[in-house]
Amino acid sequence: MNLKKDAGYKAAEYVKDGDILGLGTGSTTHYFIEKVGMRIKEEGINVMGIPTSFQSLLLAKQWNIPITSLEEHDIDLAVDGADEVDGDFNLIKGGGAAHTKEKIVDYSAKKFIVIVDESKCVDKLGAFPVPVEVIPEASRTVINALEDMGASCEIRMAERKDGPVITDNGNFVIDAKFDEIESPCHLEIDLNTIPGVVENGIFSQMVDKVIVGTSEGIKEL
Ligand code: ABF
Repeated sequence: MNLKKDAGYKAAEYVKDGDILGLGTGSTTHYFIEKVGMRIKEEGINVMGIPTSFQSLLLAKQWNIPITSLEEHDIDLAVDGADEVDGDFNLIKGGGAAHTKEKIVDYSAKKFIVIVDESKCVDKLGAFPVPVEVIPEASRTVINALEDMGASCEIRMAERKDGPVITDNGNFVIDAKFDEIESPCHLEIDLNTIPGVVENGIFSQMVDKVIVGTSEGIKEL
C-alpha cells in the first residue's frame, strides 16, 4: 500500500488537456508528476509545467513534461504536498526547503490541490516546526526575533552535518518550533515582517481541495 502514490495519482485525474500546471516538490508530488508524464505518453494530453524546485524540474524533464515559467503563463492547477494539514486547510510546508517557490506557484494558481497521506492530517498545526527561509547574513537576528515570538529555533543542517542546507535561492532555513499555533493566518503574516525573512512555510490561503491517501482508500476534502 502506497498512500502517497494513491494521492498523487488521484490528483493527476484533475489535469485537463491544455492546462498549465504548478509542479510541487517532495515524495508525494513525485507521483503526481509521474502520472502526468504517463498521461502525456498514453493519452497525448498537452500540458506544460512550472516547477517549484530543481528537484521537480528534473523529474518533469525525465517525464517529458514541457517546462514553462510564470513569466510566460498563468497556472491553471497547482498540485503540491505538505508536512501538516489542519481541518481548515491551513498547511505547514517546507520540509523539503522549497516553500518559497512553492508559495509563489501555489498561491498564484487558479486551483490548488494538496496531496498527502493520512499521517499529515492534524487537528492543530505546530508539531512540525515552521520552516523559515532567511538571507544567510540575517540568521542570528531572525533567530532572536523568532525566539522573542516564543519559538525554539535551529538552522537546518545538511544530512552529512557538514554545513547548513542551502535552498534553491541560496539561503538558509531556520526551523522554528512553536508550542501551539493559534492563528496560522496571523503567524504567516507576522513571520514575514522580520527583516531577512524571505518566506515562511505556513500556507493559510488558497487551498481548494485536499486529497488524502488513507488505508481505507482516497479521501477528498
Ligand atoms: C514539499 O514536500 C513540501 O513543502 C513539504 O514540505 C513536503 C512534503 O513532503 P512529502 O510529500 O515528501 O512527504 O511539498
